[in-house]
Amino acid sequence: MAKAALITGITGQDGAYLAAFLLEKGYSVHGMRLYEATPNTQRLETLLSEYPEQFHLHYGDMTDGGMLTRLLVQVRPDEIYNLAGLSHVRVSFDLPEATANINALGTLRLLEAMRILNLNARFYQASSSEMFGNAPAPQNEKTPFQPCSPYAASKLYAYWLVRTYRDSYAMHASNGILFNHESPLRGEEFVTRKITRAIADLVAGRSDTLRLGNLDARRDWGHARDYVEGMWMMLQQDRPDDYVLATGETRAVRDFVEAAFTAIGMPLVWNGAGLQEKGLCRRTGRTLIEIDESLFRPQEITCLCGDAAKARTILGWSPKTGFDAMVHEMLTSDLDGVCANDHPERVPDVYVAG
Ligand code: G4F
Repeated sequence: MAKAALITGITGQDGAYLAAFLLEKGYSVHGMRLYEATPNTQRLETLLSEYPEQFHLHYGDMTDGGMLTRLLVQVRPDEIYNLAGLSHVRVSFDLPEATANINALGTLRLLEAMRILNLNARFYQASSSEMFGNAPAPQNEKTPFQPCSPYAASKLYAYWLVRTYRDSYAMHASNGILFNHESPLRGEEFVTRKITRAIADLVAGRSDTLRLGNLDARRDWGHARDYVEGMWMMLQQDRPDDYVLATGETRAVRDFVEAAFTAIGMPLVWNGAGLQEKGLCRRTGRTLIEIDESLFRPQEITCLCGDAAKARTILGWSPKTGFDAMVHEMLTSDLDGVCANDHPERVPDVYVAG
């Protein structure tokens, strides 16, 4: 019989890629989504029409323990992927209590429901490299955590809960400590997609400048499609464990912006310093980037760079998509989405390095 998987947070980027991956493997996939007056299922529409028998959506909420219990009884999943959460680090400073309720207590409610029901499902927890904070890079499973946002603290609570339930109740529960992973399906409030979407708007003549925060923060950016495969691999192991997934390469936000503008044939030159710094088009001198103080966080993480040696050795996982190919895919998707209908003559060829 086909395995059943339950994915919380199905409407997000990772939910969409993971659902596609599992449906392709023949799983029956159940996704939990929040009730919203305007449905947020755009990323799933194609899958819903391609797999009408195999793919099911359920309303649910990580703050409602009774509902989570009923959903587990109804679905009886073999595998649970807990991807639901408030995932924007900057926003978690404004909504610290909601962040803890959803990310930390939500995971507790789900694990408790499994325990009460004696459900023999395998459990994946979306842990985050944000938990490392400013611990020295490269970070791996042995690096001491130093969370420095309400988001990171909430994720760390959930991380330890997974380990506690694994050790106390012999649950097959694993943490995937994922470094930043991006794609054309990334939310537009995260910096990479904000940049590629803004470039498409600039090309279409819909906006003039892109406002960004800390250009010097460094992140380890991989492609979400590769990372969801790693999630699945963790649950196929005989023994549950915790794994870092990362590319091992780190780049500054500034590098991402430069790569994206160069790829559409508008290389940048930087002028000024601090909040007065600007990114100008090297050819025309037009201001394309400005700095916005409100986009900085109360505490910044300077450098994330993961060491995924354990995942490589034990899971056989490694990222398949390189940085330039990822930027290319995101730009192409946004340029097609924004400009192709209105201004097909303006869509530039996107250059892929190396
Ligand atoms: O794209 P970001 O918002 O991602 P961040 O904060 O690294 O978090 C993402 O990755 C984590 C994994 O490490 C996940 F756990 C988390 O859920 C999320 O998916 O910001 C990346 C960097 C930051 O240093 C930020 O300060 O970009 C900097 N940045 C500069 N200007 C900006 C902007 N970030 C955003 N969102 N918007 C800006 O305008």
